[in-house]
Amino acid sequence: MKKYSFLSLVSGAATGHKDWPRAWRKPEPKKAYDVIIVGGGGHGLATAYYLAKEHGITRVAVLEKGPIGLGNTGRNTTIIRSNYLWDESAHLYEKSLKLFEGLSRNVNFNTMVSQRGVLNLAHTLHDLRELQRRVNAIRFNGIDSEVLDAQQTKAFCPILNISPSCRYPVLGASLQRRGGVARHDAVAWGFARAADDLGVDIIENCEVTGIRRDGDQVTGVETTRGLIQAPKVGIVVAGHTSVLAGMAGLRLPITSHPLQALVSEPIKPVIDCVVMSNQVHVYVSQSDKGELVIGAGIDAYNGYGQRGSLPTIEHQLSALMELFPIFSRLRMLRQWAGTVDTCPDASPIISRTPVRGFYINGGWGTGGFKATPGSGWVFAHTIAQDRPHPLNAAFSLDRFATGALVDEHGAAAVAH
Ligand code: FAD
Ligand code: PYC
Repeated sequence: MKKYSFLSLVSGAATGHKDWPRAWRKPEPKKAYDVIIVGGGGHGLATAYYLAKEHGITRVAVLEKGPIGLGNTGRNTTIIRSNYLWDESAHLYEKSLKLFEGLSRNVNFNTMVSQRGVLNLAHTLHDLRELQRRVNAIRFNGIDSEVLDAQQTKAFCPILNISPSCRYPVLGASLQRRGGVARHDAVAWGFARAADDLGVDIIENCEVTGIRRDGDQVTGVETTRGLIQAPKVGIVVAGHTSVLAGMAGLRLPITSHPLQALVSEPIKPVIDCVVMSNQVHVYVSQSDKGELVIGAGIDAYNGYGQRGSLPTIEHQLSALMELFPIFSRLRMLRQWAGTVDTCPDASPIISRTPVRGFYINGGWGTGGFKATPGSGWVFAHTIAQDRPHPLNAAFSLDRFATGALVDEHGAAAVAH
């Protein structure tokens, strides 16, 4: 593991940030690897790291078409939590949250995990009852979750407007205190540096353009930097899962949509938790820079454009004004979108496929950042052992044939 002494940091600063050691190498692609991971977002990098660390498989390449971490990993709003309804999801997301809790120490990189609490608001009696049921289910799985009434919600987030004269008054909330945020790009960089330390080749600017097969066995990938062989290929390409699966001859029940977010101008600390409302549809937290980080649901149309449309922005900002009139004179600074791959049950696919040696991790929709370490951990197991770990067995492709769906539309918190 690389060590960075206080002296080298000071001398780095003194030399105008020159002569810093590379956080990860820039290797040329080799002709062959034991495992190729396509996609250098957080999930792909985590998979490579756990392949090396947990399974001793180090002849691994991560192939990324651009620089690492600039897909949805670098575009998301960084919320982490594990308050999911169904046992299968609860166990998977909880594994991930636990890995997040030890991540900075494990990868020796400050991933800025901040467990500041996530509130999910209830605005109707039906909302409240649904939320109570969800909290009970979550607690049965040993995961922290509680119900707050309107006054308790206000005490937790004092700037929240709980006036009964609102169009959708706040009647209460569920709270996961261990939920919060983590620094998205630090998660990617931390996994990248730690994987590189273990011998993984991270190859940027290397787009995969084809999947090679010999009958029903995968043999490698075609890339913009030539053919690379491997008996095992895992794709982790949020936004393009069906495109890459199509290269291997597979059709997936996935649709792709824009999901946008925006940030306000920076202001002094004013909100120290995460607030989400599925009813009026907006969520907000405050970054360490002071910007409010704001988002809502997906844009309804399919597409790969990373932009999003104006009606969604108008809708989320009017919802924000209702919940937080205090923000009414803030200016918005930046807006962007990512492409999210959504499955019919709002749950991911982490699976072997009918093509031997070809594995899929995708379909996380609007909610995969929180799963980054857990997803990498179970996907590494699935690839190394050629069978799912019990934590991801329910998320196999065959559920779309058997009907054993894991319907998490309600827990997604951001509609998709
Ligand atoms: P990515 O980071 O997108 O990585 C995939 C990589 O594959 C990309 O870098 C891409 O360049 C690469 N790639 C694609 N095609 C190829 C190819 N042919 N060859 C080589 N490389 C290729 N989730 C949460 O849990 N909490 C949130 O608060 C949250 N907020 C979100 C807000 C927004 C606006 C968006 C868009 C998403 C949000 N999400 C959130 C979802 C989350 O961002 C994703 O589920 C997660 O980051 C996916 O990570 P990944 O590593 O799979 O994908
Ligand atoms: O899944 O918690 C989530 C989320 C928040 C914003 C986008 N996704």
